[in-house]
Amino acid sequence: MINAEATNKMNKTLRLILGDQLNSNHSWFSKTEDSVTYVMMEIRTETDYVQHHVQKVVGIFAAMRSFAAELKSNGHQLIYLQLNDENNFQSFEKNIQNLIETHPFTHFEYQLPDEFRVDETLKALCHSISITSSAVVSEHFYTNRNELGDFFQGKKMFLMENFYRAMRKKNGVLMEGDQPLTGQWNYDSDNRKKLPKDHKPTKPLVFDNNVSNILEEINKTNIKTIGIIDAENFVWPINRAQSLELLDFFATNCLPLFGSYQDAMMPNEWSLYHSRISFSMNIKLISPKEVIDRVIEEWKHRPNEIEFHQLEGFVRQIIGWREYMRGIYWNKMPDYAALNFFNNQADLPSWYWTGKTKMNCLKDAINQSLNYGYAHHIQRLMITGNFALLAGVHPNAIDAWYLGIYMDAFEWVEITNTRGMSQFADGGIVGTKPYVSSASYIDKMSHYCGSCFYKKNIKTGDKACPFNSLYWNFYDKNESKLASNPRIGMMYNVWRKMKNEDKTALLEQADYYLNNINEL
Ligand code: FAD
Ligand code: DLZ
Ligand code: SF4
Repeated sequence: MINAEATNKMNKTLRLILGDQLNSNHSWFSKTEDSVTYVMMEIRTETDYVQHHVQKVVGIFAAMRSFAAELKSNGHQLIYLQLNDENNFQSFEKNIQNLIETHPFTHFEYQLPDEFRVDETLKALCHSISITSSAVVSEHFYTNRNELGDFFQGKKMFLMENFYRAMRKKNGVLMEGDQPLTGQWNYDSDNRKKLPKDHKPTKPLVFDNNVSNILEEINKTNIKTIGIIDAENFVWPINRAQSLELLDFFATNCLPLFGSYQDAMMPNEWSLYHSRISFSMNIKLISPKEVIDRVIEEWKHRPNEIEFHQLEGFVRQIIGWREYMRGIYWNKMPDYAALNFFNNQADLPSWYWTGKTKMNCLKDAINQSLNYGYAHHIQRLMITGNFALLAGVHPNAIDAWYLGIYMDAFEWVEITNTRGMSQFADGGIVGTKPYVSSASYIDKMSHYCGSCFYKKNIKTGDKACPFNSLYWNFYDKNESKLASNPRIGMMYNVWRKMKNEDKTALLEQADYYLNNINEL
């Protein structure tokens, strides 16, 4: 016979919720159970694995606390360990071990984490504890961890476009039977416009959350952070309702011009027509399917106002790029984190941490990153990423910067974009060629160059734009690794045809800039 006490003991489950697993629609929460206790924890292993933006730490804690309050008000049992609690042992392993030792739990459960490091930690923890354990999926993504690997099995090239089309078909997104709704899959060529000079972009929706108490708690510790914060008017969404409001704002106000201007850049305009929904999505306050459904609904209601390419450009980012990057991560880790195709070794210029440079494009992109923990894709790829690659910075240093500074930065999507797409450190798994440019691309897509200290058309001398000589220096130094790439061959033809004295002057100029990089 099993007595009541024994039954109770048999059924005590401890479930861990990570700071980026705030998915209230997860099936875990569909019913309340006396036998289940959830645990959430603010811990130093997570605040300190990289130097994060202060807004990122505060934003995650604020969202975690709000999520915990919601679970409790729905009747769930929850243990919440705040950063400075006495009984907080500051790591997942130590806290879970302690809870198992001090409570009658008989089973431990977690949702599969998105980060390899945490995955390994939790697997090891499960081996070391005295109770049974299991893992469930996070019920957030369109794909599972291995789906991309299976899709490209045996293929040398992992082309995003092929994966994206398969995702559209599999999920019936903007499809008519097995054909794309409009007969055309790709509208990239419609989506590369510069903003007209006197265009005034839509003012971004920002929140005014008061997160001063969390900031105070962080300030009591020696956690090192980057950037600034207005803690009484914190601009980022910290709960599901605010995330849905931001999504609604995007669909109503920004979607009609999203595609056209998704690659455009303008000084002092930090958000333009972008959704800024990545933070909410990456911590799972909302799901990619909700985002996709909402924008398609908006387009269906306003077919005459929202051109199809604006919508497709957005859908592609989410069911294409986002899922693709996650798939690459799980297919290639842990080796991916050590790739350095060009064997780059330089330090990151010091002004990446301060924004103090005379280069207008970098000054703007870095300052808005310090101010908001946000820069849009082309600023990340073609301004900060482009310069770091041209300067030969070690991918570890670049990864650490991107992983720390952005609100939405989590390794699964950061490293694939940074080491892969931006730095070509994977030698061409994610991209078919390195994303580098001289001033001409930056000037074509932005309004940065006109008011810059440097001159976009000058290649050598005092006022020469550093991108110009560093660009040719990059190709020259990496010729043995790149010349056979069919997408780059043309550049080498131009380089080889250049007069020797011009080439020498460009390389000398690049050398000068590289030797004085912190003064640029
Ligand atoms: P929007 O422009 O409105 O796009 C909508 C959504 O599409 C985004 O929210 C995002 O979820 C998705 N998306 C767009 N591009 C990509 C992409 N290349 N990869 C994955 N998803 C994409 N994104 C992150 O979420 N976290 C990161 O840490 C991150 N690091 C990056 C580092 C570099 C060097 C580069 C070049 C890109 C990085 N990205 C990262 C991708 C992209 O820049 C951001 O997703 C985007 O800027 C987020 O802003 P948004 O929500 O306004 O995006
Ligand atoms: C990024 C982050 C930070 C700064 N702090 C915490 C934390 O204190 N507790 C927590 O559970 N999660 C935090 N996170 C998010 C985790 O780093 C994230 O869950 C893992 O990287 C898995 O993706
Ligand atoms: Fe950037 Fe060069 Fe243009 Fe200045 S001139 S904004 S450094 S690309």
